[in-house]
Amino acid sequence: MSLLSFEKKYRVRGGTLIGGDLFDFWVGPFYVGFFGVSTAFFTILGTALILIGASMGDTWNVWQINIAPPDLSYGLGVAPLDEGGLWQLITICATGAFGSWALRQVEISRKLGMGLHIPFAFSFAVLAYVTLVIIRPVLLGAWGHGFPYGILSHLDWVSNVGYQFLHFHYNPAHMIAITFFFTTAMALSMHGSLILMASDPAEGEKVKTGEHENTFFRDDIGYSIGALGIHRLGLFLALSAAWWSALCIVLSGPFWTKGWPEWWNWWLELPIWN
Ligand code: 07D
Ligand code: 07D
Ligand code: U10
Repeated sequence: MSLLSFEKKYRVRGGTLIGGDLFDFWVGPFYVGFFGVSTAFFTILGTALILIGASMGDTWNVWQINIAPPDLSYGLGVAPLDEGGLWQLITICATGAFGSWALRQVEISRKLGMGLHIPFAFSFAVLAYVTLVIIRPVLLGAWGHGFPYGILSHLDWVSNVGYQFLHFHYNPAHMIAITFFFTTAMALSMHGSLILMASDPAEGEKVKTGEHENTFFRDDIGYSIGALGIHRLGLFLALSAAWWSALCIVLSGPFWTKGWPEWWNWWLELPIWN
C-alpha cells in the first residue's frame, strides 16, 4: 500500500482518550489532538519562562544560562519567582509537556491499532526526570534538591551530588544502571550491524534471509534469540537502564545518607569472616 492510500485509511477521527473530535486533526505531518495542544501549551509557556529566567540572570551565553531551584530553606513551599519560583513553574510545565507527549503517543498508537510500547517506554524517561525533580525532593523535604536548569549547571549538580556520597560509583543501583546502558549500546550495535549485513549486501550479492541471521549467531555464540526476541531484549535493556537510574538517585539521600563505599560494609560484616 502506498503511503498516501495508507494515510487516507488511518487519518480518520476517533480513538482519542479525551476531547472527542476536538483537535482530532493533522497539521502537515503532525497529529495534533488534545494532548498535542496541551504539549504546545506547556512547551511554549515553559520556554517563555526559561527566557524570562535567562533575562533575569547575568548571561545570555547558552551554555551558562542557569535557572536554579529555590534555596533549601523554602522546603516544599512556594518560592518567589526570582528565588526559585520560576524553576518551580518550569518544572510544572516540563512535567505537563512530557506527560502530554506520552498521552499523545497513546492516542496515535490507538488510531493505528498498535500496542502502547512507545508511550510505555517514553514513560520511563519521564519517570527518571520526575524522580530527579519531584519524587526525590519531596522525600528529602525541599525543592532545592532538584537539579538546576542549565546546560553546564546541571552537570555541576550531578558532580556535586555524586561527591556528597563520596564515591557514586559504589552505588550498587548506579552500577546496574550503567551496566544496562552499556549492554543497550552493545545490543543495538549487534542488531544494527546484523540487519545491515543481511539486508544491505555488497553489489552483486543477494539480500539474505532471517535464517542467515539466526545462523550467524548460532555459529558465533551457539544461540540466536530471533528477530522478535532481539527487539524485546532491546526494549527490556533500555527500560532497565532508566529504571535503575531512577532507583539509584532516589536511594541516595532518602534511603541512604552515608557515603556509598560504606554500603558495602555488609560484605565485611558477613559472619563467615570471623
Ligand atoms: C540525543 C535526543 C535529543 C535531545 C537532546 C537534548 C535541551 C536542553 C535547555 C538551554 C540523549 C535537548 C536539550 C532541550 C536545552 C536549556 C535550558 C537524547 C537525544 C539533543 N539532561 N546530562 C546533556 C538534558 C540530566 C548529564 C545534553 C535534559 C540529569 C551528563 C543535553 C534533561 C542528569 C551530560 C542534556 C537532563 C544529567 C548530560 C545531551 C532532563 C542525569 C553530558 C543529552 C529534562 C540523567 C551531556 C553539556 C542527550 C552534555 C548531557 C539535556 C537531565 C546528566 C543538554 C533535557 C540531571 C553527565 N543533557 N542530565 O544527548 O554534553 O541525550 O552536557 O531531565 O555530558 Mg543532561
Ligand atoms: C532524566 C532524561 C529525561 C528526559 C526527558 C525528555 C526534552 C525535549 C526537545 C530535542 C535518565 C526531555 C526532552 C527536553 C527536547 C527536542 C526538540 C534520563 C533523564 C523526560 N555515571 N550519576 C546517572 C554514569 C558518575 C551521578 C545515570 C556513568 C560519577 C548522579 C546513569 C559514569 C558521579 C546521578 C549514569 C558515571 C555520578 C547519576 C544517568 C561513568 C559524579 C543521577 C542516566 C562511566 C561525580 C543520574 C536518574 C539517566 C540518575 C546518574 C551513568 C559517573 C553521579 C546510570 C556511565 C561517579 C548524582 N549516571 N556519576 O538517569 O540516576 O538518564 O538520574 O563514570 O542523578 Mg552517574
Ligand atoms: C524508529 C524505528 C523505525 C523507524 C523510525 C524510527 C525508532 C524500524 C520505520 C524513528 C527514529 C528516527 C527518525 C531516527 C532519529 C531520531 C533520534 C536520533 C531521536 C531524537 C529525535 C530528535 C532530536 C527530533 C526531536 C523532534 C521533535 C520532538 C519534533 C518537534 C515537534 C514540533 C516542533 C511540533 C510538535 C507537535 C505538537 C506539539 C502537536 C501538534 C501541534 C502542532 C502541529 C502545532 C500547532 C499547534 C496547535 C494547533 C496548538 C496551539 C497552541 C496552543 C493552544 C498553546 C498556546 C499557548 C500560548 C502561551 C501562546 O524503530 O523502524 O522507521 O523511523
